[in-house]
Order: sequence, then C-alpha cells, then structure tokens
Amino acid sequence: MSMFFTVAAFFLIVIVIFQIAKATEYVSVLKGEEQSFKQSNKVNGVLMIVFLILGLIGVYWCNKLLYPRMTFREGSASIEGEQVDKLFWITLILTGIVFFATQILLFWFAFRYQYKENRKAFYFPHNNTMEIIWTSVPTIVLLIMIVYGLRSWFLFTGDAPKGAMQIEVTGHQFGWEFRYPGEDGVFGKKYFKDIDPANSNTLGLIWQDNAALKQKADPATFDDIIISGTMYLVKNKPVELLINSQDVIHDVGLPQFRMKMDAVPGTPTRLWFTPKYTTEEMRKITGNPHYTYELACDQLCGNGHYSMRAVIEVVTQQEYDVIMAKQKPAYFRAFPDKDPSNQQPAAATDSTAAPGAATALRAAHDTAALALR
Ligand SMILES: [Cu+2]
Repeated sequence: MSMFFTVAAFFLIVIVIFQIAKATEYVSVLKGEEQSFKQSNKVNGVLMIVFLILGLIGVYWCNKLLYPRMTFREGSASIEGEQVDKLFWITLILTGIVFFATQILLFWFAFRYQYKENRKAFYFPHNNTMEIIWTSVPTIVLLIMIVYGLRSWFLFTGDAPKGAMQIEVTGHQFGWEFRYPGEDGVFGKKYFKDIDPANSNTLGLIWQDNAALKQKADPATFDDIIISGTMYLVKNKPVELLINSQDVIHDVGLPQFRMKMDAVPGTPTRLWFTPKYTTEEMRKITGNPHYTYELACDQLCGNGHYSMRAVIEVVTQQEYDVIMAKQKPAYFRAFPDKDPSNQQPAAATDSTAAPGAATALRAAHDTAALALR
C-alpha cells in the first residue's frame, strides 16, 4: 500500500512541475521575452547556490547516517590488509579534495558569472601552460597511486613467507570446501573425474588406482582433511589460500581481512595474509558477542549466490591443534573399513583417538607406498 502512495505521489509531483513550467511559459509570453529571460537567469543563479548548499549538507548527512553501518570500521583484521586501508584513505582524501574544489567552483561560477547586460565573455581558446599542468598533475598523482596499489597486489599474490600454512579453497555452486594437507603437509593429487560427492570425495582426490584413467592412488591424499563451511586460521600465522572452482567463476571475498580473489575453474589462483585477531578478540573489540569473520562469494554465480558463505574462525595455535586433531581425514570417512581406529575398538576412546589415527595414517601410507612399488 505504501508503495502505491509513493508511486502516486511521484506522478503527482511530476504533473505539478509540468503545470508550473507551462504556466511560466505563458507568463513569459505575456511579459515579453527579454524581461522573462533576465528573470529566469537570476532565479537559476540563486538556485545553483541553493543546490550547492543542499548538496553538501546531503553529503554530510549521508556520511553521518551510513558511517556506523559501514562494514568493519574497526579496521583491517589482517596485517597486509592495513595497506589496503591506507590506499583506500589516500584515494578518498585525494578524490575528496578534487570533488569539493570542482563542485564548489562549478556552482559558484554559475551564480557569480551569470548573464549581465554590459559584460562580455572573455574569449580564451588555448593555453599551453594550463594544458600541461592539468595533464601532468593528475598523471603523476594517479601513477603514484597505481604503483603503490600494484606493490600491495604483488605482495598479497606473491610468495607467502616461509612457515605459512596452506589451505586449499574450492568453490562450487553453492558452497566452499577447505582442504588441509594433513600430517604430511602435502596436498594429495586430485582429478576432476574422481569427484564423487556421494562417496565423500567432494574434491576428486585420487584415492584408488584406476586403470581406465591411467592413474595410481596418491598416498599423500590419505591424510588430507576436508572441511566444508568453516575455515580455521591461526592468529599471527600467515596463511596461503590456494583457490579453485569446480563449475563457474566464484570469488573468495574476505571483507574483514581486506582481501579478495577470483576462484576460476581450471586456473588456480592464490592469495596470502596474516590474521591479526582471533574471533574471540574481535568480539571484545567490537562489543558484539556474535561477531564472525566470513568468506562471502563476491562474484554473482547463480541463483544460490546469496547463500554462498562460509564462516572463518581465527584461533590460537593451541586451539587449532586441538581442532585439527579431532578431524578425520576424508579418506577414512569414505572408507571406514580402512580406518584403523575402527578396527581396534579398544583404542577408539576420545583420549586416544588422535594418536591412534596418526599411527593408522602412517600404516596407510606404508601400505600405499608398497602398493605403488
Ligand atoms: Cu559463488
């Protein structure tokens, strides 16, 4: 109903404006062209100043209203993201100065130099000095910003520092899978024809020999851990994301860390950064007990795009080790009979599950290595 009234009000206003314009036209005919021309010039000049003042008030009001709702005023949650923030502020200040200078001059000139009977416009066809100044100054400023931006870009997308943890991020319609290399620190090989979600092989890890595909099982896959929906990061530990997509182009959007990178099918991309605060610390900083870091798909990728979100939990190293020890490698989820913790019921209690799994993994590796020989 309110929608109907809004539309109706809009049309009524248009009709009123149209009628006023028509009436003014008839008045000018009665008064004579010359007289009405001078008058409308004056009115327009004053309106320009009114528009300038109202416009600037609007800019201020809009900023005041929306600033508290802005995403993540508390600043970058990653060390490298601070550079993005810095770049953003420099851009905002530079364009802000240009915006205010040009807008104020534009409207002021329209008012100040409106038509006067005995004033003639000064003919000013060309000036080399001015041309050089207004070409070179923006060129130099933009060049500095581009170089600064590129330096940051090459940092995030370049080699991660030694000791960085690696996580493989795979996007698909509509969700995210995170793979951790497991105990051996190596991501096992995968092949798209091995993708079989019904049998827990969401990423197509090469678990078994396949004569038709001419491939042998890769033992490095046996301890790989796949977690969907949540990514665990460690505070102050650089993390390198190895990014993939299984269908269309997605985008790993990390607004709190000031990072994003496309997930392109067939072309792995990467990105690294260092989280600064744990999720718990961020909850205290923001005063929001429900604060969560998120990974949101930043590329319109289909009708479920809106729901393509994952949660990121930044924890301490100790907490991370506990979380990871509880995870079962994807291989054992697909083949429970190969999981030694299932074969030895005595060792399957909670406290001994982790070391049991480690031994089992080593055994699985040895068997696989033998099988390959
Ligand atoms: Cu997507």
